[in-house]
Amino acid sequence: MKLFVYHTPELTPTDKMPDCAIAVDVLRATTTMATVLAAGGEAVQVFSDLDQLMQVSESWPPERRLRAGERGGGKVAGFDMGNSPLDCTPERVQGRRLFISTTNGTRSIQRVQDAAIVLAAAFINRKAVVDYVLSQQPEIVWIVGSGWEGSYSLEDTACAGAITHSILQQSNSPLDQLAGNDETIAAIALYSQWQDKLLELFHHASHGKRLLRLDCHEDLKYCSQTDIVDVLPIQREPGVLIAGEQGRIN
Ligand code: 3SL
Repeated sequence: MKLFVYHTPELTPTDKMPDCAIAVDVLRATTTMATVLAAGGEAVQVFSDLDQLMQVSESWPPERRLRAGERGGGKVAGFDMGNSPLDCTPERVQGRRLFISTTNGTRSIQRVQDAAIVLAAAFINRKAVVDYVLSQQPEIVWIVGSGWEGSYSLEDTACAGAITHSILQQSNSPLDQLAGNDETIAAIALYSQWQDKLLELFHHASHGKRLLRLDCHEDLKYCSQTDIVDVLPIQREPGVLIAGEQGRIN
């Protein structure tokens, strides 16, 4: 297995696809997706375009859908919810499909949607994703951070580091054999330094600060927890993620 970390969708190669791609948007899209699927949501369907989301979800019965729209951290008018994982209670999401469009996270999933296996990861479901990768042993794995409008984000690269760090610990391969690019080694170093103070790291991160200005303190706390849900968001068809077989709620 070779692991490649790419900080943003824009830095991800366009001329090939890996055997397994893991999209990461810790604050907050992939945390929200994992939460919805852990809470019994039927599926998560991602869109980059808000109008297209509205059009496709229109054919879905209202009692079986939830429309989530986020831009600039806030909820888009006319949508059921924004992008807070804390809004995704079992009472609200059970049996429903989440139709979601966010500023960056949904774009990173779409960027890798042609890979043979596509997963969504955050700190909250890191172990489920790592266990699956170790069980499948894909040859080439990309971990793609979402960043913010093309620029680097600390929290996504730290999560990429959490995933690679755990794979490294559990496989007996040396670092140089496992790491496909320099970004992978840098991500492990970032995670190693901050693993016991992820919430503090989020407070230093530019998107963390943006969310704090929007009063999303509790979201940051929730997103900074590691391995709290045993759910594997895995793509079933392009842009549609379901809970894989590794269980639903911890
Ligand atoms: O950029 C994204 O996709 C979002 O996760 C941003 S926010 O955390 O909802 O503001």
